[in-house]
Amino acid sequence: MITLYTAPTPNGRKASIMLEEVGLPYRVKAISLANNEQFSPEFLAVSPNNKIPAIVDADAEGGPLSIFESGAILVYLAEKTGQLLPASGPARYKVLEWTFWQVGGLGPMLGQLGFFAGRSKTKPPEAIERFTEEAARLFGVMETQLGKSAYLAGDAYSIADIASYAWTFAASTLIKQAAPAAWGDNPNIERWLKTVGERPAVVKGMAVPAAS
Ligand SMILES: N[C@@H](CCC(=O)N[C@@H](CS)C(=O)NCC(=O)O)C(=O)O
Repeated sequence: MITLYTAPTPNGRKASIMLEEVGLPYRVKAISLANNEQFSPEFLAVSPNNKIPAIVDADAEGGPLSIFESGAILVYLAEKTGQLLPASGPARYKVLEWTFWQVGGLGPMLGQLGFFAGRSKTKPPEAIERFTEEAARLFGVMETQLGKSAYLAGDAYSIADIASYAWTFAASTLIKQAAPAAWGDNPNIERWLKTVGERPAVVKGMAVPAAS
């Protein structure tokens, strides 16, 4: 059985969507970020960077295995089940390329924009401008890519789409309100958001952890 340590955030939902997609049984351990549970010794033993998501696979080859970082979790679950990441060849690297694009670019930039334009007490204009421009640039890249293919890494749905879905959904709703210039006109992204968002596993994964 897999234990998923998560919270109701876009990074957490990458892992829950993936677990729903591949059909592995899992139990959820909700971590309250508001109560600083990410700094508890039990959680740090699993995720030393004090961030969700993290998993522990009690049935991993060679014994229980803990994994933190959403990208590593996506790759691990894909390889464990043989789903949503080609095992070899160019298609594998296209999926990894767009997965790392999200983990190293879209996620952190939207996270910073969400903070400075939303939760920050001082809302520094230079920071808001910088992250708004970067978000708009990244959505431009994504819009162009989704104009060429149905999904981010080509014609097949993959972990690259799972990585980007929850953050892009957040950008199309909450972040768009806080920083409208970050979003722009993105018909291909809107089409992709609808297609991906209608998948039963995505609907279920977006509702994890259940509201308490
Ligand atoms: N690079 C990490 C980012 C994870 C992350 O930023 N998690 C946030 C919630 S979305 C978190 O746990 N924050 C708690 C903290 O910073 O103390 C990943 O992709 O897994």
